[in-house]
Amino acid sequence: MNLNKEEKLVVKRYCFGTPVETGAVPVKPEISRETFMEMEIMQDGFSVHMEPEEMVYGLGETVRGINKRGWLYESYCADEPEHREDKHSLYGAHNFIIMSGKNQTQETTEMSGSVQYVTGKRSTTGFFFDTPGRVIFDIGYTQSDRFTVTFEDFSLELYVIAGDSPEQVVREFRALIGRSYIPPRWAFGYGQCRWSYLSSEEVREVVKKQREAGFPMDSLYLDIDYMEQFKDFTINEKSFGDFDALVAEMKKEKIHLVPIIDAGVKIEEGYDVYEEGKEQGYFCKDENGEDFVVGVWPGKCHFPDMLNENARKWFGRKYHRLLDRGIDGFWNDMNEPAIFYSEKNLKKIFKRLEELKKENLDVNTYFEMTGLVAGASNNLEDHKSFYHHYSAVSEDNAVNKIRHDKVHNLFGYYMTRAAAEAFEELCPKKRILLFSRASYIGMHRYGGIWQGDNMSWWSHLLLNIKMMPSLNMCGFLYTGADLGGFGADVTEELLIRFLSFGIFTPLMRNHSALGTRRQELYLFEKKKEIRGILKMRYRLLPYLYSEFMKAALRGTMMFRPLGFVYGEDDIARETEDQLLLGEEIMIAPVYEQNRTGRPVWFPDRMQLLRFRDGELLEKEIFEKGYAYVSMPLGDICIFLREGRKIPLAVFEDAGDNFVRNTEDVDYQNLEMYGFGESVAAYEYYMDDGETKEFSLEKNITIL
Ligand code: MIG
Repeated sequence: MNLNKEEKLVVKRYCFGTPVETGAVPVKPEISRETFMEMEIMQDGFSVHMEPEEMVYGLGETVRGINKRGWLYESYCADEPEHREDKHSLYGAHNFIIMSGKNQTQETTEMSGSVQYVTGKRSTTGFFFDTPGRVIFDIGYTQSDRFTVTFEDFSLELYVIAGDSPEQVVREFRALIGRSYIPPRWAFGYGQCRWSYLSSEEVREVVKKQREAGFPMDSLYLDIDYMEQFKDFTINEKSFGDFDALVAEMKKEKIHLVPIIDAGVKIEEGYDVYEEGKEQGYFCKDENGEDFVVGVWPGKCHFPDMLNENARKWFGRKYHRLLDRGIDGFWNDMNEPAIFYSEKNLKKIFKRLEELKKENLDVNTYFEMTGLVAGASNNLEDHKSFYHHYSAVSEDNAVNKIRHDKVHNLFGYYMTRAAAEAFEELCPKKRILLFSRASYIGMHRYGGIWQGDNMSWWSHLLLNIKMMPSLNMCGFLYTGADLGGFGADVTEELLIRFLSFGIFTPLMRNHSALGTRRQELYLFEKKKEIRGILKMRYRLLPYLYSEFMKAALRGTMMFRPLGFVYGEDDIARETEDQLLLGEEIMIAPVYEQNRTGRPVWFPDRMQLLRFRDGELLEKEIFEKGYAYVSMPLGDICIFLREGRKIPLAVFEDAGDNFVRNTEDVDYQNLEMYGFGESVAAYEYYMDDGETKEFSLEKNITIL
């Protein structure tokens, strides 16, 4: 990490109670001998006053804004398909927050006697509350000027990082939690998904239509129906009987098939994963030591005990079945873990329903009845009814029995770690695409995340935008939302606006749910516009990949809120619908319907690069201040900061099939776009995109 000499940074580690190891911090600093002074210590947590101008950033995957003030958030990984603003948690638990105070105006008296103020520096403190159970963040919800964090179990490792700016604190935090996961370069291409493509034939057809429309693509995702009765690591022989041939065919087309893996293992005699897990004692147990039964996709299931090291190794090695068949990417789903019902609770529910059957249902009993059924899924009582054998990375390496709810936030993380560690063993040189739905800080070293079951709602496009920097702070760089929205019916306009933002996110995947309007791009009318947007993605790849890799290797953010860079500008600090991408550009996506443009805040002089059909249409300079910028559907507007330049790929063939995939891109002969009299050099990072030979020294060229 390159730190300026003047930058003073301190990471202090405190320990409260008897914390359960999470594995978030690979190398821990010594426990601080200083007394913890940064917050008041209460019976069940901490509390501190917030100044009116103080901003609170962080929490990764959550609802609401970039500045987290004014709401109550809960860290408890949730299968939450609605993402509404009244919710308190989503799929991840990312307990890192940054409190950024007011301008530190340092007075420096000069010889002449005049006083100079050094502005733009803000006293900033980062807090990482490292604990795997439920945590509540009350950020000005109960009392507008108080930040309060409480724990179900007041045991945690607390890391406090003090610095001069949010960016500096983030860098230090990221150094603490370790390098972010790096996917293969093809995973930056366009990916097509649907729940589900039901057969090899359908897969071929989607690819064919995508090609016919002249749309590039690098991956196609296989949702649960590729499996035989939703059994992990199996292939449905009826509908995907020619799986090997399909994979080979796709490989020729340079399309990667990415199957889904679910957390629950179907209970079925003769199914070897079930048989082995049962025999070896690798499943989560109930109070009596019996394998805990839950209902998920395949019906009755057991959960592999991802926290048990041996079970984890065993589960991870199962991925080799698909690796052996030519698969090189996976998405891990339902690993909060999501539970439809538990066998135990279901019995109770049916029993009560039998009783209710005999009654004249009134307001109480009627709602009790509907609540009983609705409350079967993701029921907290169930979380309290099963156990892990957590071979914790604890000092004495003891194997402890621990109740699920106390380590709930680690499940998806350790499932993903299972896969990543197996890949390391099975194919140590090769990068494998891997991302998860549930996560905890620490998992960012093993895989990316997608932002779960969003909806085809305009508000979710805005949420997608706002989540990017928050996730980056917490180490999650490889991420993106389901473009077009997962649930509900998309409109062409929403899809195009989603895409117009999605071309900037590392994971660019169009996905939609069973029963919703089909969302494949070629089904829509505005093919020319869509082609132009996709082309822009592939033209931007040298820049995006370079920015991603620098952020991963240096522990910086690819997406930053404006306020991180223009900290002295109050409007910039409050602007949450524009982002900085790398050091060079600002983006200002349209996220409302029937818009042909939007107001943009320019925190500084910038140059608009307007692209239409993938080609530069015009340039325009904007001075500091507000301006209305026209952004008709299909145009991609990039705002270049003064004194900066970016590289774009060039495509020789401007015809319909200009570029088919990430391998078609020429990463060497680039077109540079710069703005200003004196333009800083661009540090261009490029590597082979496949192996793990990442190196800043070797792979950076100054352009
Ligand atoms: O309960 O596998 O978030 O992407 O398509 C739904 C079916 C289960 C949830 C995932 C979604 C996926 C779906 N899964």
